[in-house]
Amino acid sequence: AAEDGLDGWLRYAPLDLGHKHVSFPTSIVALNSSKDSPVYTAGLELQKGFKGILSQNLKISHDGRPTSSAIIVGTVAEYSKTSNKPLNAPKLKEDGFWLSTHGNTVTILGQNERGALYGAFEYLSRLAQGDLSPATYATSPDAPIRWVNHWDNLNGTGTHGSVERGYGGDSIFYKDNVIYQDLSRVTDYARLLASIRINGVVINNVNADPAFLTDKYLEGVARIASHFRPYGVKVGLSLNFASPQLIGGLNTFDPLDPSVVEWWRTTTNKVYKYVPDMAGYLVKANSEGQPGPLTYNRTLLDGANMFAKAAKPHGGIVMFRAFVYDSVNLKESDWKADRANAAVDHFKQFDGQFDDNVVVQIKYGPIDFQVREPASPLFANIPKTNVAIELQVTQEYLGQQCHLVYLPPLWNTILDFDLRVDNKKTLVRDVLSGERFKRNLGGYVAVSNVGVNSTWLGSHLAMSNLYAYGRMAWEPTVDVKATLDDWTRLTFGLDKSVINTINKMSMQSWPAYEQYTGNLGIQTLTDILYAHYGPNPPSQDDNPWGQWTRADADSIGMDRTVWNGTGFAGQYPTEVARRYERIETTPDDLLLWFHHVPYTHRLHSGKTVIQHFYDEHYKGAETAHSFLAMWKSLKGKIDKQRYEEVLFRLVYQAGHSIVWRDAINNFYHNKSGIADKSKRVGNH
Ligand code: GCW
Repeated sequence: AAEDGLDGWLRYAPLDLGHKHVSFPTSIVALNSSKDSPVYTAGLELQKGFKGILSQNLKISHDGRPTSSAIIVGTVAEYSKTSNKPLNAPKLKEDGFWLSTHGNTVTILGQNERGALYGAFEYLSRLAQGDLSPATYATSPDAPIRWVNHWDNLNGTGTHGSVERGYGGDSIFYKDNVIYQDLSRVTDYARLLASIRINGVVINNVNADPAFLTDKYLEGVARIASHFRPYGVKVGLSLNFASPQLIGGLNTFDPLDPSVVEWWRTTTNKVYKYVPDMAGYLVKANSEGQPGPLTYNRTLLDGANMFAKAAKPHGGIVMFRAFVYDSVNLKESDWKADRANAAVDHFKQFDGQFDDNVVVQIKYGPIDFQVREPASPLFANIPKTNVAIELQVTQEYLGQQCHLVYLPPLWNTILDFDLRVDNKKTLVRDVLSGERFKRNLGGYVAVSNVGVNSTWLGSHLAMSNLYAYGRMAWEPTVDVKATLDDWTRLTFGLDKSVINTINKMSMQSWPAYEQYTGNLGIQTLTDILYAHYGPNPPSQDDNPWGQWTRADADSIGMDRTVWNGTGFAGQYPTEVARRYERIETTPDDLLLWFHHVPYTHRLHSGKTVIQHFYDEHYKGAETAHSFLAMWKSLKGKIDKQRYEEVLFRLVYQAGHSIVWRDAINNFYHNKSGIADKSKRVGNH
């Protein structure tokens, strides 16, 4: 049923044409396509869309004789073979497409087959949103890498269960150490991904099980790939660095040992026999207990290039994660110790030495998917290296899909950030597209972690994040409010009050979550030790995880200045470093990220830090409560099932926002002994 959420934003609900007389195409021509080609898929999808949206049954032909009153879909190359009409389309980049829709004549041409499928989805999205106006335009992606990562485990028994940091049920790929025979959910997922132009998916946890590289599982990986292939989504695998020892029978995994190099070469050849079009590898090394080259006093560079050389002959790429830090020996008693420094410390020295098929995958902030972080300075420090950003659709620190948090505005603060390399405009998104430093490879990755729950992410509204992620990876300047409205129309229909209400709630949701979970750049004050859920401000400190607040009776914040602190501010190019070095020029929302100040310190707003804490937590919780009334105003305008399911989550969020508010306010009230001017805190 459409109401259970399985179709996501691809519901193709019937469109009410009212009194409009519109002529639509009456057939589909999918140019020269074999069964597992995305062009073939495009034909089927168009057929499905017309049936749902317009109740019309269109026939599909593949003979390539374009007629009028048809939708023609194919690649530019195929089209020019069959048509004598010259095409006035601008040049397309890889995966780009050209769409021309004029009543009953529709032409959809991709630079490649994948692009043609993207164009078909675009056309259907216009129809489904009731946009019947004629249009002709071309669009190409900002960056070639637009992937999702999955932290799925073969067995559900790991510390974090079947999907690490997954909140939408168990894995859609595996159960009890077996890859599903019935992979229909994978097809459904591939369809959603293709519609938002995602072209790669890494199907196993970065805390990687080496078993994926054995024949027993590669057979299943190949089956998974065959479900993604018709949708133009390539599969990649996360690697365990110690595999040569764990499953290869070697007594070492030293990346410079010839037997290890040879093992990876032959293993990679084998992997590509199973999946000839594999996207590549993803590697988490020497981080949070994972093995890596440092074990043998080799470098991260040695490790990355070893995989790169094995994958290169097959056209594979290696996504090497910059999330490398010491989570054991970091001591808070050392004023200069700082986990935020780790990525630049580890990677800057190797700039220019990575093989050309290596991409360094960088989390958006220097710590770990927090509610507010400055952009990772690594984006500014390795101009001769391919880079991709790692975002998180799964809301690990951000409410785990029990809280509504629309993330694109957060992502924008990073993508639009100007790093000022060499005192020149250096937006993070222009680094990712390759434009700023003239790189051919780079882009976007999001940890998506969908599960078997019919809503995919565990909550209907959370799907706007996945949708918008794809749209932003294609075009990072896209308007996040308008994108949200597209999603709402496709998901819930065209009722204006539904669209406006969901927009209002969503746009307020990230600021509200920041207000009640940790503002002024102190990060999400959640339980750091296990669940990453619910308030637990003291858990941030006195452990080696390095997400410290350094809160004591008088003061709070991490001094990351060069003159007196950890020196992190100095990892940015001069102009930005200078801004963060001084309290006066640091924006309030990052004050405690960069500075250690008394609770009585006055912000730019004129309020003290502690009063700001008290007030913001109340404001945030109030906003969360206001979502309830807003949602209730939609009763009857949304099907009962989704209305009730969303309501259930929002009631929970409203209550939990009070738990957050009081836990944090009481904690700092007790610590500081400073009264709340409005006499709310500590007065119970
Ligand atoms: O945020 C942390 C998560 C871990 C995760 C790690 C990473 C996959 O809590 O669960 O491990 O980041 O990104 O590697």
